[in-house]
Amino acid sequence: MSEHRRAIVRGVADTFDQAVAAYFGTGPSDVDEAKRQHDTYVASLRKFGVKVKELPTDNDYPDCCFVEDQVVVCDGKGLLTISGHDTRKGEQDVVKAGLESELELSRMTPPARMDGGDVIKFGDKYLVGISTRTNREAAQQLRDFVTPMGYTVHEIPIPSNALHLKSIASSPAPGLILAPRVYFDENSFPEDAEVIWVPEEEVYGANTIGFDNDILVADGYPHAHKALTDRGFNIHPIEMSQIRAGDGSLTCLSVFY
Ligand code: CIR
Repeated sequence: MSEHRRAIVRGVADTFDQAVAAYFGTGPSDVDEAKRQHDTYVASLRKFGVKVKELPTDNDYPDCCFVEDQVVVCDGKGLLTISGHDTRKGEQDVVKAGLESELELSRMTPPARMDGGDVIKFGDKYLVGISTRTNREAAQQLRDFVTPMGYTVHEIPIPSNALHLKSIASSPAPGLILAPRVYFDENSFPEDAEVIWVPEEEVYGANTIGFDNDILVADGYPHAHKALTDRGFNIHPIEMSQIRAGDGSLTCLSVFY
């Protein structure tokens, strides 16, 4: 059964055209279309049986739809991060309010900086990207948080031309990683991971969300899609162009718990 049963999401702000954007594009140009794409995303989660809680948006925070960055969840507990980007710190209060009746929450402490987009839960491991947004102190605090629950932390260096680990990789199913080879070293992923390498130009297509045999994917990445269908998965592409323009991927838009 998929681990993705309950999730929070947060609507796209009217100010989304001011989202921080430095990787996939020059910023969103059509906020209404971004809202439609977000609506389709939320409907897709519900189609896969996810119980979705929608948090109120806030136009003071153009990036607030990217809830994933604010907290890392492990077995009924949540570790609130310290945002890797200063303009995004104030987004966390609403995320905290949305989760505090559901999860036991604790907080990272400085000098840790982390965006949840740098964290992939992979079996009994947490893969943590060390990036411009996430430092090793944060990886250590995550280690201290998950170790008592039986998990280990595996750090992965993220090249400076990528935002987060999950901007360039995901785990669509247990034991499986989807990623483009050029962004990683030979030993980036754990030895027991089966890695499907996608072409560099399809890097955005490496971000997916798996629901057992069904996988939510961004539309427009044929090699990534074929690699998954060849393995017997059913893929469900949705349009993400305006979310992508704000450097956001599928996983960024939700926190599963
Ligand atoms: C940012 O630069 O922080 C946002 N514009 C995009 C955040 C995407 N979040 C994610 O990958 N988890």
